[in-house]
Amino acid sequence: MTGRKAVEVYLDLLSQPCRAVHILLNYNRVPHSVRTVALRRGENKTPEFTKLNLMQKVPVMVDNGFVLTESDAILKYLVSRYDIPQHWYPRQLERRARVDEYTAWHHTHTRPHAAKVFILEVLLPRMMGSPPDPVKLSRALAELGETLDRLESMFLKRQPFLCGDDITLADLLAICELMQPVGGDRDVLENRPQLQQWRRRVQSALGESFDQAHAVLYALRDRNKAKL
Ligand SMILES: N[C@@H](CCC(=O)N[C@@H](CS)C(=O)NCC(=O)O)C(=O)O
Repeated sequence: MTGRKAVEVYLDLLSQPCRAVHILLNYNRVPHSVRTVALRRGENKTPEFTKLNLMQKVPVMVDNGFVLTESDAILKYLVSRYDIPQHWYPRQLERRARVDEYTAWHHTHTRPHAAKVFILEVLLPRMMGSPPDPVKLSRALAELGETLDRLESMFLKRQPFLCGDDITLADLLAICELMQPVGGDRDVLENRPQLQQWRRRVQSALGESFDQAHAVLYALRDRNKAKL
């Protein structure tokens, strides 16, 4: 990689897809620099950032002048471009297709459903200064519950990780999303032993990189708890 600048990533670690990118780079020791874009301060709306991503969203990756948005695309690009073990995104066609199968489903199920719980329980109450709407919250939890059922019955089945025997990008995207409600002190995997075991496996596979990426979320949870 001589002559190439280290990859740059624009992240806010309170964002689930940003944490997935952060963990992949950190865990695999890919030389990179992080530019923090604080969403709460609207740093994603500045003219400079808008030039980089017209959608004004994080994560964004810049690799030697190549600008890429969308966590899914960024993660897959990084595994293919850098010295990252292939189990993350296998070359073998069927195994790769299994990861693509999950990641496509992820963006219409795990992500919106887990994020909605966090939005209703943490973000909206902070913005409006009022408690969470119990009816909306219980509807969101029920929807998330259906998605968790599918994760257990369709993806985990009798295998240790979502797409087989090894950790992949699928597990990384999923764990970061399912951790988000922890910001409101809610463990969405409570009473779900199969998913709890999976989380333990993923956490232990990721080592320190997991807690490093989630430190900001833990701090938010602790601040929220202190207010009660
Ligand atoms: N599909 C995109 C989603 C990116 C996204 O929604 N990012 C959020 C943070 S989690 C964001 O930047 N929101 C800022 C805004 O919408 O103003 C991905 O996976 O990268």
